[in-house]
Amino acid sequence: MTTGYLWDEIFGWHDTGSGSMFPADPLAGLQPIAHHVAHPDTKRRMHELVCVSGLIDHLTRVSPRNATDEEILRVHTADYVERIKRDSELPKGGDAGDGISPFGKGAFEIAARGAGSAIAMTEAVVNGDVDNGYALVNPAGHHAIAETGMGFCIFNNVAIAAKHAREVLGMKKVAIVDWDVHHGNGAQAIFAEDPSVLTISLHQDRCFPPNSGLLEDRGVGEGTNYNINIPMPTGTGDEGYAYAAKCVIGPALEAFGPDLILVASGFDANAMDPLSRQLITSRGFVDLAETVMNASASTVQGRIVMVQEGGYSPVYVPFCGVATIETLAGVHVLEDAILPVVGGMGGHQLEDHQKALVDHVATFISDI
Ligand code: 9RB
Ligand code: ZN
Repeated sequence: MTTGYLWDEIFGWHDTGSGSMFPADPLAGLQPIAHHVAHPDTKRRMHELVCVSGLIDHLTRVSPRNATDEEILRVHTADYVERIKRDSELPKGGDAGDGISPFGKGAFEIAARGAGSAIAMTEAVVNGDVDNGYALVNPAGHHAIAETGMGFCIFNNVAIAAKHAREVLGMKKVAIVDWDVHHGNGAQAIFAEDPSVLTISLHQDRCFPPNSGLLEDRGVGEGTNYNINIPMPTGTGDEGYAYAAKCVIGPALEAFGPDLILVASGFDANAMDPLSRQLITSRGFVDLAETVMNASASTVQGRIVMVQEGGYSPVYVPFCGVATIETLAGVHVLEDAILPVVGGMGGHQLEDHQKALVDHVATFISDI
């Protein structure tokens, strides 16, 4: 198995400002703080663990590149792209759209490089240069919709890669599996009416964006039945996630029969994340990755492209990332040093209310 891997130092230079996630406002009692919650150090630390653990020796580096305007415009409106370009030239930068997603000067080039890198990894996998791949990009993308960014996302990297796969690389059907703990609202909206792109989002029920990612959202018009939301109850652990993977993600992929699987890979469902209340460990991410890989063996000859999304525990994200990439590459080089703590917590067993939710979503699969 050859597994592609991509990280660019410039991703660590994405400036998210000094207001944790609430911009500093002394009159409202909001103090500045050294790091925004989405500060890129978390991802840089993941990259450094990939290197220090020796995992890098089992991976094939794929070169980053910037997405062209044409590639970005397959997903985003010209007005939005122009605004990001303009604000990106200002000495103090701007905001992706919701007031909590600040970016510094030069962010347009970094975001374009994130999107282009998702494309580069997709090309490497589709062309057979590597069997599968992991693009560790920053900023994240899965909340960005056509006309605006939000939730720390500027351009929707995975959606831009999916459009490229469809329109340039000749992939007839593309599946997007989003296991970031927050709802993959961007792909849901962008491909709502498109039955050639199956979007599956496994997320914490109504975590972010507010009231987004409901069970009932199953696509629009011709795209009906080609969007699946799995809004897991707050407090779900490894077994609940594994059950959702086994009962919904695997069977839905097999029913759809895509030519390529893209994974929006966030590590913020882990038990140490500050922006969610799920409980999973690196074992949970290994289960998710194995499920997608097993489904891919029978559908896309293993063609999986994982693209980094969220994850805000600087301590635990690196271990979850290494375990996930190890699974893609079929090697094991590092024990998860945090697992004895987070794996030993109660709450990993499948609970009745979690099972009921997953069983309900599983009934949607026969409509694909
Ligand atoms: C604030 C609000 C959030 C909450 C979570 C995220 C996670 C993003 C991610 C982003 C923004 C609301 C600060 C609502 O990891 N995606 O994968 N912000 N939440 N209102 N206000 C004032
Ligand atoms: Zn997230």
